[in-house]
Amino acid sequence: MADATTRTAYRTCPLCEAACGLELTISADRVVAARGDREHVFSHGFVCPKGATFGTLDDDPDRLRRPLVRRDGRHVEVSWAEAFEAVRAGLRPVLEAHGRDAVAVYLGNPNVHTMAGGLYVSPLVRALGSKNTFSASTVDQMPKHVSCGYLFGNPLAIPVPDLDRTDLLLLLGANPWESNGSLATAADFPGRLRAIQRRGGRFLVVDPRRTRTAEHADEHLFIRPGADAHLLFGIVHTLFAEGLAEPGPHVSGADAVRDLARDFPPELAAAACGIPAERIRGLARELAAAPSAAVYGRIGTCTVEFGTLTSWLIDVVNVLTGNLDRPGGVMFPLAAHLRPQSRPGGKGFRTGRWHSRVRGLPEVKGELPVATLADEIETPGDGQVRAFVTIAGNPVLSTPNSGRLDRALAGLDFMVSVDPYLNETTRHADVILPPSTATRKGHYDFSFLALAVRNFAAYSPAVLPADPGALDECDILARLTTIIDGSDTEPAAVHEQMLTRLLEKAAGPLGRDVDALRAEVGGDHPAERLLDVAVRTGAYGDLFGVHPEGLTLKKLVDNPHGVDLGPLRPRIPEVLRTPSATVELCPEPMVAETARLRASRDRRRDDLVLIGRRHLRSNNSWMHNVPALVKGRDRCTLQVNPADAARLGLGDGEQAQVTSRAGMLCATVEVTDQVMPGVVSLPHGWGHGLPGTRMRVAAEHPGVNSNVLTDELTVDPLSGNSVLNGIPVELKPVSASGSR
Ligand SMILES: Nc1nc2c(c(=O)[nH]1)N[C@H]1C(S)=C(S)[C@@H](COP(=O)(O)OP(=O)(O)OC[C@H]3O[C@@H](n4cnc5c(=O)[nH]c(N)nc54)[C@H](O)[C@@H]3O)O[C@H]1N2
Ligand SMILES: Nc1nc2c(c(=O)[nH]1)N[C@H]1C(S)=C(S)[C@@H](COP(=O)(O)OP(=O)(O)OC[C@H]3O[C@@H](n4cnc5c(=O)[nH]c(N)nc54)[C@H](O)[C@@H]3O)O[C@H]1N2
Ligand code: SF4
Ligand SMILES: [Mo]
Repeated sequence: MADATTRTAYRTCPLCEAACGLELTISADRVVAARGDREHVFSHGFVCPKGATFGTLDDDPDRLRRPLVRRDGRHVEVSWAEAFEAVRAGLRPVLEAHGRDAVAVYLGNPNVHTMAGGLYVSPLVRALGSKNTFSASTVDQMPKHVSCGYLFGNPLAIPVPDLDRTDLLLLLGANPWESNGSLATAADFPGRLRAIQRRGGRFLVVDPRRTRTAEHADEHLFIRPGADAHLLFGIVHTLFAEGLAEPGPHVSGADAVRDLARDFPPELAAAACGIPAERIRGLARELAAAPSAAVYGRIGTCTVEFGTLTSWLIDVVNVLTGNLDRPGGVMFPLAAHLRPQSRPGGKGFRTGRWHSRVRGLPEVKGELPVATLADEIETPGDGQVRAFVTIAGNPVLSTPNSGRLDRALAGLDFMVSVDPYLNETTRHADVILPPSTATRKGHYDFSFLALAVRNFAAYSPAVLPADPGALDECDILARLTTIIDGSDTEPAAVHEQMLTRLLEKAAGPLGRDVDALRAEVGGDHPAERLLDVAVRTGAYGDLFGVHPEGLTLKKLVDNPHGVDLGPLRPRIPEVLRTPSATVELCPEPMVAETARLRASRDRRRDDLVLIGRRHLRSNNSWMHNVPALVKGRDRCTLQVNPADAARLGLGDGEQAQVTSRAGMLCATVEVTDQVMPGVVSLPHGWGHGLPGTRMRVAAEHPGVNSNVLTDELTVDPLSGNSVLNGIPVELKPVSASGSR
């Protein structure tokens, strides 16, 4: 296959948070193979089945290459000029007649995996200025932002488990063997877990399902969904009761936490979570005694009723066992595009700067809970949402009570989507603007380098030349911004403004003049120029010549396998932005939530609750069109414990009708003791093949949409995050349900 036109290129995989280096074989302007880059400083050759399909994604015949506009109910290809004219004609009248809040925006997950998302989404959202800003964060990690916001004063200061040095890792509600990790960027997460065991350490998993991670763990503990806060309070109680709590310097409020934990003796915690009291005590003792230990939680601790409280308790345990900010504990990464503060302390964190119109839910980090998006579209009155912008999102499959949202979207006056597929969400759009493929854009991980378990930096320039008829995603977002702000100019004006703003910030501290700096900025693309400034003025930067050895864009380009910046280093107190410049361990909102948790102990327990799951060959909703990722047996099954199956008369392979407050669906039963009794599991991201979509492979493997069952009416009150795990459901065999 190798011929004169065959070459090798290196680039970061943008498909999940692990940020692996890929080695691509390129022939005649196509990626013909993708494998792990063995020389990569962080991933050392690791690749997963998704990364290996990197080229296939580019070649997907269903991928949109030109904009679509809906005419007479059908989506047809148009020129970029026509498409933007249609956006102008659709958005401007709504803005002018009804104001900014009448236009909602939803930002989906891949925005954290593109440079356009990292750089050009904020100017767009700022130009729009709508209270109705939503994102996938409120079906994901918002509770962690809120708990870190209160604890450390900065919602983006999220400590990650120091995987490569820890002696004991406790994982709650995370399955990195399949997900490759989240809020902890760790290429080859499984390999790093095995390494803990090889050096004599242990890792323990708490999960209602015996996941692949649990199978490899030193111990797996089943837990009742939604009950992790009880377990963690039981641990905190024990740490204080047995004199094991050693919060260390720069921590305030530990005594108040001790008082809160008094009401959670392990016996009561055990009754609520299902883990024996003696094991809860044991966990506390082991975490306190280990030379280093880290507690890490993910989706199963965030997308639950007490998501923020649970996320907070995880770091409370890390603090009380002396493991915050120390090697082998949980630590704060320092990414190359960011600068440490000169002095600790700051204004702290707060939420509720505005509230949603219909349900009065508080703003968090500039957005409202996506669980209330349908309310805002459906409910008439001043401020009703009439137009909608989606960027890299598929909320019709990914958000709670998505059946209701699907119906609501059909009633909008206007909708525009920036997306490469005509899928369950974008089928409602009047205009679809497809970005160019990943091979044709540069890549730098603004989000994940700030969450990496080892400091490193990598930049990958585009590996293929731009496709002549395509538009770069940065340009698409910049053009949308100028339609929204009414200036109606070309993207170049936005690029220029953004660069100037960055240079103005840099010039003062450097004692340099903006134009002089501008002349030194490197990069062939607007995003590259912004990155050059950020990296050069960042933590390891050359400060425009002050440290000639420092990082620049050019240095990153010259090092295609990445630049290693060493193991994580302690950052407290510098990283703290609380008014007291301490870790504020007992924020007021947690006190009220603790009272609510205490009261919830007496609640009747539901017989059966639904949780989700992820599979290695999936990526939320959007990679089911890649044949290699959907082949083999049906993965969208409802896992049911044998005891429940027998009780309910459900056989393996049979259809079950699943009903919740929000909706109903029928799913194929898989009887397995991987799920604990009383718990059933259905993956999310399925439910393809709806009329008007154009994803042929996905339509042949449709599965069912689990978010038809999740309930938009219950959210984690502090973060507004959706509750996607622990949903009360009823099950019955389809045959017995008859035709009702
Ligand atoms: N029940 C349940 N629901 C869940 C979850 C769960 O665990 N259980 N998980 C939640 C989580 S963690 C998340 S992050 C959300 C995800 O929620 P969403 O972000 O809404 O959904 P995705 O499936 O990631 O859809 C991504 C969209 O981006 C498009 N896309 C892909 N690449 C690009 C690109 O480069 N540019 C642009 N503009 N678009 C692109 C895809 O075509 C697709 O339409 O789902 C959540 N929903
Ligand atoms: N292959 C693959 N990888 C992915 C994705 C994907 O869709 N597919 N999505 C990416 C995204 S957007 C994200 S956010 C990450 C998510 O990364 P992870 O959080 O690691 O992934 P999940 O598989 O959702 O793991 C959540 C676990 O929580 C468990 N759980 C459910 N409820 C509870 C509970 O109440 N308590 C406890 N202790 N556990 C509970 C579930 O059984 C599940 O095993 O994965 C990313 N990587
Ligand atoms: S683990 Fe994530 S980053 Fe690594 S190859 Fe797979 S999808 Fe890509
Ligand atoms: Mo996510």
